[in-house]
Amino acid sequence: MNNLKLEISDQIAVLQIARPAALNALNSETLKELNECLTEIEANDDVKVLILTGGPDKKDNPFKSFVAGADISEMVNMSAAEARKFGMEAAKPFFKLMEMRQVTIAAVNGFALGGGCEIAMACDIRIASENATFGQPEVGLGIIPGFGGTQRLARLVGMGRAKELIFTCDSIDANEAYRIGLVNKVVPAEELMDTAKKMAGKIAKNASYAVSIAKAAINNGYDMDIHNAVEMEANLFGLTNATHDKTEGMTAFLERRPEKNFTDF
Ligand code: CO8
Repeated sequence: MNNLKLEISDQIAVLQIARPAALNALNSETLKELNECLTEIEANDDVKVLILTGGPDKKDNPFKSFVAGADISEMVNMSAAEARKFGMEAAKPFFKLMEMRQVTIAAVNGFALGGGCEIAMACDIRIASENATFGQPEVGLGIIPGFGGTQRLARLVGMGRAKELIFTCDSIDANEAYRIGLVNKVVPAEELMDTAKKMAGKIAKNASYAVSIAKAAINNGYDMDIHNAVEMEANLFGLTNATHDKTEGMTAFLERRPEKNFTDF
């Protein structure tokens, strides 16, 4: 992989988007690698949580940029058909982050602009360093957010705030992102990865199959009417009752046993 760095330990994968020369901007090669890498991670039973973050810039500053957007130098000469294809190809890894059985956490360590904000939004959870900056500057470039931003931003922060951010191209800092519900947590930059790993560790200790089913229930029910959504939830709840982990989790509780041997995934 030319543009990604992957480390796996203690059931947690840390995936860095690493294009230091372009503040980790997403070009088609990076998106292709991302799609392949996420496919491999999803198949890996030993990975329970994925943390996505940005690599250091060319001066080795780890808190400069998460992802500074899609690669403008690649997009500048794209035809309408090429740009559409670029968007459809990008949708594959973005949907993987959203739908893969592992929980995905974006550890946002600097600029999260355009496609950078959009890829963070495709993750399940966002933790930002205090110096992180969020924004959708696309209409200032004559395009629109095309990696799901017009859809995911409105779903996360509401239509009014999404429209304001997208129409004005305003950048917001981490605390404002927290205030409007775009990020789950803001921490000092030096504590970002430890905080993300601590949260990942907490998630990984729970019954991973149940976590993955809960993720699917939340995702699938979000756009359904409440009656169908609750019925879908009941079906998935039923399914979790057929697992070893259910027997183990409940037996451990009844035996007052703190250690649980969860094995399903
Ligand atoms: N694309 C390509 N190169 C970039 C990008 C980018 N998005 N962002 C930064 N770079 C490059 C710069 O060109 C520069 O390269 P070089 O050193 O060779 O000149 C290097 O990274 C460092 O950047 P700066 O010198 O500009 O660093 P600064 O600290 O001065 O500024 C900023 C940092 C503010 C982040 C600035 O780089 C910037 O404004 N970047 C662009 C941000 C932006 O507009 N992002 C949105 C892009 S559009 C988008 O994401 C669309 C997504 C949907 C696409 C859908 C397709 C279907």
